[in-house]
Amino acid sequence: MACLNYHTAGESHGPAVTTLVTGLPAGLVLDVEFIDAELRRRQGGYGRGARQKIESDSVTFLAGVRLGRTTGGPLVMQTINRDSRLDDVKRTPPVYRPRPGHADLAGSIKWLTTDCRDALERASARETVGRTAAGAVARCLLREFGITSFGFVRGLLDAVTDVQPQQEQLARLLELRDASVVYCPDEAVGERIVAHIRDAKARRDTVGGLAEVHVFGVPIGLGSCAQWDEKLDARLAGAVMSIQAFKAVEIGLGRQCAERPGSQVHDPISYDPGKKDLPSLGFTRPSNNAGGLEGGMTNGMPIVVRGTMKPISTLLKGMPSVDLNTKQPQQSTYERSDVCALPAASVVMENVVAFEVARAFTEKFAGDTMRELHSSYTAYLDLARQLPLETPHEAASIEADQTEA
Ligand code: EPS
Repeated sequence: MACLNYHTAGESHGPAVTTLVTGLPAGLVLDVEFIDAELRRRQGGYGRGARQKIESDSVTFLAGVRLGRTTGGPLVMQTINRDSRLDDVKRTPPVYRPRPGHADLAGSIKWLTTDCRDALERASARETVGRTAAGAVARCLLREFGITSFGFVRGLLDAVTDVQPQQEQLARLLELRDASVVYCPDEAVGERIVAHIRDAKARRDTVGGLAEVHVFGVPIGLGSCAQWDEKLDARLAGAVMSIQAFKAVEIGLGRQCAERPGSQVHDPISYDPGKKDLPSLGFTRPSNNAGGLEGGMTNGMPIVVRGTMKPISTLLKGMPSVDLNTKQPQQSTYERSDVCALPAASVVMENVVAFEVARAFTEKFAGDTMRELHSSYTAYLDLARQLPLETPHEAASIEADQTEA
C-alpha cells in the first residue's frame, strides 16, 4: 500500500480548496464534527481581516468514504470558497506591484508574467484549509492509539508565555486556549498579545510570532536513523517550514542548544517499571530538551515543535516596490488581508505536525486496514517490553558485556 501523503489544490478566490489524501488505511472512522471544528478554529483568532466573516468553512467528502469510514481508496475533501471571484477581472484585478515578503515577485517571474495574481492566489494562506483538513483526518487516526496534540500561540514581540504544557493538564490547557481570542493558554500574556495586534493595526502594520505544538502519547521508534529523509525531526521541520509565512522551526530546546554545554542539554535516562505499560515503555526523562526526538526518531517523550511566523506581508501602508511593467518605483499593492494570522497558523501547525506523525506511524505499523495497524502496534510494544529478546545475536552480546564488566 502507498505511504500516507496528501496534496492540495485551489486558489484563494477560486471556487474551492480541495485535498487529496492517499495511503489511508481502510476502516478509519472520520469524525466530521471534529474536522469541521478545526476548520472553524483556523478561521478565528484576533487579528483576522474581513475575509473570515464571508467564509464558513466545512468539508464535503467527494471520495474515499462510505458510511463514515475510509474505504482504503484516495480520500478527497473539498471546502467551498464563498468569496469566489477569480474570473471577475474587476473584482480580482491583475497585480503589477509585488508585495515584499509575499510570493508575488518570485512567483510571477517564475511563471513568466508581470501579473502576480496567479502566484498570489495559489500562495495565499487560504490553502491551509486543505492542510488543516488533512491533519484533522490524521488526528482521527492518531487518537485511536492514544496520541493527542496541543497547539497554541506562545507569543509575539515581547509578550511570550513561559507555560510548559504537560499531558496531565491537557483538559485545562485546552479550556484556557479555547477561551483566548489569540489561542494563548496564558490569560495575561494573551491580553498583551491582543494589545500588540491592536497597535500594529493602528500603525497600519502587521505582526507575526511564535506558535508551538506538543504531541503526547507517541511510542518510541517512529521515524528512522537509517536515512536522512526518513528522520522525523527533519520531516516535521519541512512540514512546518512549508506553512505560509513561517521562517524558522525549532525542536525542543531548539536554538538555545547553542547557549548551553552538553550536560545541560541532554535529557538523562532512567527506568521506572511502573510505567512500562505506557508507550514510552518505562523509560523516563526528567527533562525534554530533545523535544521527543533523538537520532531522527521519537524517544517516548512528547514531541515539541516551535515555529516562527513572519509578519503578514500585506501592509495597509504598503512597502517600497516597483511596477513590474514600467520598472519604476511604486508602493506595493494593498489587497484586503489580516493584521495577524498567528492564532490561525497555530491551528494549521498543529494539524500539519499531526499529519507527519501519522505518516511515520503508518510507516512503522503499516497495513491496509485499521485492524492491521492495531495488531502491528500492539505486537511491537509487546516485543519491546520483552527486551532483551532471546536471539542468538543478543544472547552473545549480553554474555560478552557481562564478562567484560
Ligand atoms: C491572504 C489574504 C487574505 C487572508 C487569506 C490569506 O485573504 P483575502 O485577500 O481574501 O482577504 O484572509 O487567508 C484566508 C483567506 C484564509 O482562509 O486563511 C494571503 O494573501 O495570503
